[in-house]
Amino acid sequence: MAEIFSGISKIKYEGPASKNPLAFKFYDADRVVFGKPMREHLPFAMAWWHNLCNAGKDMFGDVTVDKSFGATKDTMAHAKAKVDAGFEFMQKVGIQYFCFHDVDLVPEADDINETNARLDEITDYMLEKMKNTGIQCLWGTANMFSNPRFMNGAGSSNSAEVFCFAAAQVKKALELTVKLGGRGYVFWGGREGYETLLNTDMKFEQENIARLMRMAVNYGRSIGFKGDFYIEPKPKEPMKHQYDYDAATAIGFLRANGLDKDFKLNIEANHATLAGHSFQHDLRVSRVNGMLGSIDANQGDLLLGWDTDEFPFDVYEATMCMYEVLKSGGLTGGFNFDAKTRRPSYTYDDMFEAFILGMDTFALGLIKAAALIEDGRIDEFVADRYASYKEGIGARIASGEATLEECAANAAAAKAPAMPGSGRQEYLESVVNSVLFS
Ligand code: XLS
Ligand code: NI
Ligand code: NI
Repeated sequence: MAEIFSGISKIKYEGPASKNPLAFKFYDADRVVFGKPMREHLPFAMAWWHNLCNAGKDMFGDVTVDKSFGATKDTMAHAKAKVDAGFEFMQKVGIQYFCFHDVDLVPEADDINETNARLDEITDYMLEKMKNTGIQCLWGTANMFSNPRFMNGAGSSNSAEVFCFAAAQVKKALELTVKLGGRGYVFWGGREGYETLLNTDMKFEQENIARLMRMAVNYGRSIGFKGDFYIEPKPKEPMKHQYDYDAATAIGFLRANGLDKDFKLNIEANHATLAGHSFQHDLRVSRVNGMLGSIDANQGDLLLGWDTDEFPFDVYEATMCMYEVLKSGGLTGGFNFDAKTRRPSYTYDDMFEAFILGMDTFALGLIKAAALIEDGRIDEFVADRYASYKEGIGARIASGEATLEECAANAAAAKAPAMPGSGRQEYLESVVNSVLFS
């Protein structure tokens, strides 16, 4: 088989001083940080849809990148060429995992039975490559938002027939995920939301989404899927409002519907910021609720109001992400680059340089987060800040023993509370800077 990315060899670590655009400056797979090699802290994944399918088309203009990989588009030959390209790419960049939607893999036929036959054929081919390379599947999912039948949602569609098509796609995508040994299965509710409340039965739609998820859990477990299911929250786009708005909303939904034992969250940086939170906020909400499962590692642009899916370069944000991940004891999932090169970055070199940027950014984030934790000043400050709950009335409040009357009596005896202690935000921010830039 001919090399697709000819002229590009395996990307190596050359260190921070390197000026070679096709080398890692910070990602050194074997370097031990915080007790483990970087490759174990950072199970990176390639998103099939962005890296192998997206060719730069936007609302105002056509494709800029040639992603035919030498085949005629939208044929099975093209589907196979994408597999060839994908595996060559992952091997060269040193990525261990991939993520996919059903329709990323093959062209969708008019008849779902034909689509499923194509999926069987392509996953046989992928399995072969996986055996030869050791590359694995991080997670699979079904695309239940692109096809016009999903215009009103999938689980939340007003049409029971459309619901059944969604169920059929989930069933197949779960079978494929199991076949490929995927660690997880994602629900991103692309159109699970509404354009207007005037035509929407919100309660019924949300109950139906939960029913679809329950069916998926039952079926998945029955065919041997042992991994985590994930909800990937996003507040809007393509719908005006999406039900899985943010981490807190998704956790509430999972708990209310008894799905929280089988599901965790897949937090995407750009979705968190679209919800008006920081990336770290949604990671923290997930972590403190024991629900941090996987990450879609990308970056938005705060000056733009949509999901720009950029490769991450913000080291501060990556550091805060890795701080949450380390505190969480790692991920059961991984770091999926749900990211695309900018439209004018249309060469094969750009594809590699984008992954190098993302991997280096997270490697730096890991190094700096470990340094922040080892430095200890932040954790120490936070522990001290709540010291009043360690003894006396505070300890009784924290243990749940204190009553309202007891607290009121305490206040009456004190007459007026002492100042609660400075938050020292500026000091803490300067600690972060000194750790980041030392
Ligand atoms: C879109 C989502 C999507 C999911 C997978 O905004 O990020 O790519 O990750 O369906
Ligand atoms: Ni995503
Ligand atoms: Ni996204």
